[in-house]
Amino acid sequence: MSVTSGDDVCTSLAVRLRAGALCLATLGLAANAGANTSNGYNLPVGVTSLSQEIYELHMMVFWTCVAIAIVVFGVMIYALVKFRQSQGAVADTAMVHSTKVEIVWTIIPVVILVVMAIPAARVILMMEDTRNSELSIRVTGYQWKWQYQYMDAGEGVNFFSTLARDSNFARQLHSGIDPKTVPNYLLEVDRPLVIPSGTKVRLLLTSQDVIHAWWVPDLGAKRSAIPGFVNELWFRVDPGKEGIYRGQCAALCGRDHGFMPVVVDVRTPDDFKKWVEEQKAAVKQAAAPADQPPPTAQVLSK
Ligand SMILES: [Cu+2]
Repeated sequence: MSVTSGDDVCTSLAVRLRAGALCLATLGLAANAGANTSNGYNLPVGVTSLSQEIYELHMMVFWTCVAIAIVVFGVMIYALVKFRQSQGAVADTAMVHSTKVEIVWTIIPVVILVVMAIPAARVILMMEDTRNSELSIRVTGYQWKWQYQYMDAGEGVNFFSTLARDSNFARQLHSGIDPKTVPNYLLEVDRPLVIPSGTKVRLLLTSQDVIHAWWVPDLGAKRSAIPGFVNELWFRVDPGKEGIYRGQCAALCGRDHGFMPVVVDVRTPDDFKKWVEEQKAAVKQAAAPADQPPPTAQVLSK
């Protein structure tokens, strides 16, 4: 039988509070990383037309819920106070059914749901519309990394993106490294996905093992990467919003699920073009001498 003393309870409570505070601090850190647009409390407004539409939809539904809560609780509290027994209120035991009331309390919620469903359907249709994309990138999830294979203008650029070494060292059990000293702990990769701003980018998502999910809140982008399926996703980062955007795998995909972040480096179209040229030159150089595939998986020729 275990006996817990008051001191033990206090200590464990303090430890939990500290863990909670650390957790909140990490969230805050994540929110401030890079060009993240979240204030840490709400959805990020994001930097794409889609993310802004999603944010507005979210706020519209939120305020609708707030208004409903105010009306329902207002009426309830008013009735509780006004018709209390001490004020001489007598229960109406005669009224057991009112068709009129039934109709009203059925129709009002239906109307509210329809009013919310119309803009929601509009945004969903917009999210699914991958037509006229200007750059397609095939994204493959692995336990526990991402592969990015460019098509269109970036044809031939192909690399893996894995957890950055600093984070990887710090995350090891008994590493002795304080994660708080590692910039963008668990949110940094060796090679980010590079995309141009002002361009409709389409991702073709699949997986080689289990279900992963590619998620970058600031791009309003989140979709499952499922073995044997190709899911589509698109976003267009507003010009002037170039920068680093961070996300994570959002489907529990095994032991190292928490260690396969997503980092997107948004550049101007000109900088992106330069980057593609550099990548292609590196591929050529790596393939040239022995006329064989390069030894590293970092840069693979097609
Ligand atoms: Cu995963």
